[in-house]
Formats: sequence, C-alpha cells, structure tokens
Amino acid sequence: MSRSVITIERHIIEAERQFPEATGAFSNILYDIALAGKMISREVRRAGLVDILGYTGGTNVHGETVKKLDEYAHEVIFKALDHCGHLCAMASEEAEDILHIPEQFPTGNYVLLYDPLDGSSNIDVNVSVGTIFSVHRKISAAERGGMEDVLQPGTRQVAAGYVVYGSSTMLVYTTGNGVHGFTLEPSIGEFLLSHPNIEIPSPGQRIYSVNEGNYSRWSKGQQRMVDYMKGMDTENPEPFSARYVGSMVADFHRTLLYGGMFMYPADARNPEGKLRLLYEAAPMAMIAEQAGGMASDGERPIMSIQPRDLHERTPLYIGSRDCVEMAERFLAEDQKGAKPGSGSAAIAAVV
Ligand code: AHM
Ligand code: MG
Repeated sequence: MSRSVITIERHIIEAERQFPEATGAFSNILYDIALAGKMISREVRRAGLVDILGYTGGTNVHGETVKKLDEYAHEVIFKALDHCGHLCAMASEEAEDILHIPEQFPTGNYVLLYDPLDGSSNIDVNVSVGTIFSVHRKISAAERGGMEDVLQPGTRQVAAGYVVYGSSTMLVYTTGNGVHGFTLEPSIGEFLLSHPNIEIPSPGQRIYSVNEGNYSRWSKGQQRMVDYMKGMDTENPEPFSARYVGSMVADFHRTLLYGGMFMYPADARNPEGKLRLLYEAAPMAMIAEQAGGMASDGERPIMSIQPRDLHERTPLYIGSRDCVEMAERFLAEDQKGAKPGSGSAAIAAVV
C-alpha cells in the first residue's frame, strides 16, 4: 500500500488545527516562504547557465543589466511577503537597515529575518547554497515595526527554518514542535514531507566541520579541541572525520542528519567569528535545540543572546549535544589560562 503524501501546506494546516485560536497568519507566512524557496531553487538550478542567462551582476548576452543571484533571492523573499498583511517589518543579511513594509500594504503582527542566499560564493562552482529564515512576534507599538521587533533573542523565535539547494531542494523548519524536512518534487512543484521529526543523533557520527585554514589564528582551547578530534591527543587516539563544505546550510544539514559538530569559532582576525547572529546562528540554534541538539557561542546558548545590532556576529558551535558540551569545556580552558593538553582527560569522558 502506498504511503499518504503530505505536502508542506497540509502539514502546516494540520499543525495550525491544534491551535483553535490561530488566525492563519502564521501559516500564510510559512507558505509564502516555501513559495519563495521554490522560485529561488529554480534560479539556482539555472545558475550553471550564468554566462548565458545572467546573474553575474554585469550585463547578459542581450545587453541587459542583471542582478546577482543573492540580490535576486533577497528581492524574491521580500516581494513574496511584503503584501501579505501579516508582517510589520523584515530584515535581510543583504540589506543594511530594517526593511519596512511598503505604505500601500497592510501590516501584521510578525517580523521576518532572513539570509536570502547563504554561501553564495559557492554558486559558481556548483556547490550547495541555502536560504535561512526566522519569524518573531512584533513586540513594539509601532504599526510598521521598529528595531525592537527585529533585535529579539533566539528564545523568542516562533519559527525558524532553511532551504538547502543541494542535489535536491529541501525545506526544513520548526515552529517549536519538532523539526520537519520536506523535499521538493520538481515535477509537481511541491515540497513533500520526507523527514518527519528529525533528531540529531547524540552521540552522532564523529564528524567535525570547521575551516581549519584559520588554525593559527585560533585560541589555544580551540586548537587543542581540534587536535583532540584529530586523534593527536593520547586521550583520544581515534580521530573524527572532517567535513567542510563552506556553505553553512549544507554543513548544518549534514550535522542535523548525521550528528557531530559544525563550528565557526572566533579567531584573531574575526574576534566575534564570521557568522551573523540574527540571520544564521539563531535560526539554526532553534532548529538544533528542537532536534535535541545544542548551539553555543562557546560559553552560553546562542538562543539566549540579546542582539544589539542587526548584523552582529557570533562564534558558533552547533550539533550533537555531547560535542557542543565538549567544545564549551575546551574553551573554558582559555578562560582559566590552562596549559596545552591539561583538559583532555576531563573531556575524554564526554566523547
Ligand atoms: P556569506 O553569508 O557571505 O555567504 O558567508 C557565510 C558563509 C557560510 O555559509 C559558511 O559557513 C562560511 O561563510 C564559510 O566561511 P569561510 O570561507 O571563512 O570558511
Ligand atoms: Mg550568510
């Protein structure tokens, strides 16, 4: 007997029925994000034709000026949601300031934050990229929203998700009731439930994911942890595997399904790390926590950080609970000024 097919629309409607007081506003926001994801997916699939079709930021063969794909993705999401009447404002990694809903459209009680095309430098070499989003409730009295509405800590997110444009296109999201993954069936243009109730394995596969080219700029604790995971420490003779795509959405997606840890630490050149708190770290932290994993800046939960700036950065350690706890222990050695190698015995119990 064939299994029943659950589209993302059906999944959202069934979730909404559990809340009789729901107005449907929140569900509409999620549909519109899914629609924007499909449109971006279509263009990413054509990115190999970049010299013919454009998206170079320059001029195409017809002599027309064309947008870069990340600018296109930024606009598609804004335009898919600006008129729905459910948002009072948006903020995008591609825009310096808060994005207000145009005057001609009604406003609503939510705000959307998004990174339209994360890892976009990978497009030209046919490597996976992704869109990341999160939704908050409006908290200010301003009809068209204000900074207070977009600068909220991760704990106040009411939904978070991402779309990964990989060998297939997948949308993964949470509304605080587990994490669910949908794969785009291109012939019918629908996201179908393929990964219900995703849980990060813990202990998961022994995989670490980091740009190790920055090793010389890391703190001692960070260096010792990676040495430990590479089996260079007598306490851990069994090395982890290393995997690093360089697109956070792809690296996080693997971590969500297989376990292990993705990190983008602080380093001497980027003392706050590279990734953005609001557009990258906080949404993924909500997903990780909902999947039974953990996300930390090395000391405290990412979800607890009160943002001060729209484009604030944070170090990030995210994945299986045991791995992220291990990271916090190694990094705590930096605070104590411990000597190299001194923490490994305590850490060994965790892995
Ligand atoms: P972007 O927002 O400019 O695309 O940068 C974010 C990306 C992440 O997807 C990825 O994890 C990271 O940058 C890779 O950085 P690096 O090249 O320093 O390893
Ligand atoms: Mg990004």
